[in-house]
Amino acid sequence: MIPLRLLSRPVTAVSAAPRSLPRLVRFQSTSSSYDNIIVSSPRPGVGLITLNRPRALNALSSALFVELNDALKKYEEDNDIGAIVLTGNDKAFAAGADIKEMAPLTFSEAYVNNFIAPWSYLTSLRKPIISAVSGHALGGGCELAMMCDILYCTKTANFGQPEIKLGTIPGAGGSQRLTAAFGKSKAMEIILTGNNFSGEDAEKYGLAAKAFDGGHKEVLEGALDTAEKIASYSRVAVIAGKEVVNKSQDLGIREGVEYERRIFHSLFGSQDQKIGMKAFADKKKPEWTNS
Ligand code: DAK
Repeated sequence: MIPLRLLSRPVTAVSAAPRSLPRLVRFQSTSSSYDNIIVSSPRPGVGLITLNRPRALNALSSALFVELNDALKKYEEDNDIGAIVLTGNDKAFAAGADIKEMAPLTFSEAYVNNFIAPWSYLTSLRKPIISAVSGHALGGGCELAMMCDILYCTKTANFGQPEIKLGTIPGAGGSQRLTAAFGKSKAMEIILTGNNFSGEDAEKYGLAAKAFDGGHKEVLEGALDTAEKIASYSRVAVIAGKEVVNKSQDLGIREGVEYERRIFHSLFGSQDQKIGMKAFADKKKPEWTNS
């Protein structure tokens, strides 16, 4: 396995590349020890994971998940990485769990081998992760995009939970996360009809933070810009910010506000709070220590 830090080295042509070229093209590493994903670090502090089963529209197989979780774990442990972007290609973010892998499974095989248990690893990350969605994000693909902390998409992205058409229902949080964003009536309609919805609607209903004009290149650039910005801040504050926002999903408003205040108080114990506030007073750029 090639350490991610090695993959993050820019190619030699970087400084010579004209400013107008997308940064992705200039920095992206081509080497990878994975079969189903590509990892690279196209911007300072940013880890990029590209789902890479284009012939199967990035259907989420067990093998893909083993690799995805391995890459996520490495980025989570890499001190040089402050934010992660997860993407697919122009045609598909992911068209769902791999139906061909699932179809022949028996109950005992699924149960004994704990089939698709690794799906929830992503939600245990402490570093922020942004999904950049273009093309299809269906079933498990829609659920994977929604598990990320920030969802960006193209206006024409094709979201949906078509499991009802396969004689089943969403199994990786789709019914819960869609309902939280869309409200009960709209989520019920989507899940019980299997009707798809656009990236434009995802933004309108608050599922996506932003829907971009254009295609994969545009949404990915937008996600990388945001990830780079987040990675430029104190890791301590970023992790704390993610933690308190996520708590709002579990706690009532009063407990949530109290929880936020405790975490806010605790940040006075960090060096970066001192550095950030002193830099403001001195009119300087803070040099974060991430401690
Ligand atoms: N699985 C496997 N292969 C897939 C696939 C999928 N989900 N989606 C597409 N492919 C494959 C196609 O079979 C085809 O392969 P070949 O025939 O060329 O070998 C290739 O990708 C290109 O697809 P199409 O020829 O169909 O392309 P089109 O442009 O005509 O159509 C489409 C695109 C996205 C409309 C269509 O491919 C489609 O309807 N795909 C299936 C979408 C779907 O139903 N997704 C939901 C799957 S169920 C859980 C966690 C997660 C889940 C459950 C539990 N737990 C943690 C408990 C998730 C379940 C699901 O996601």
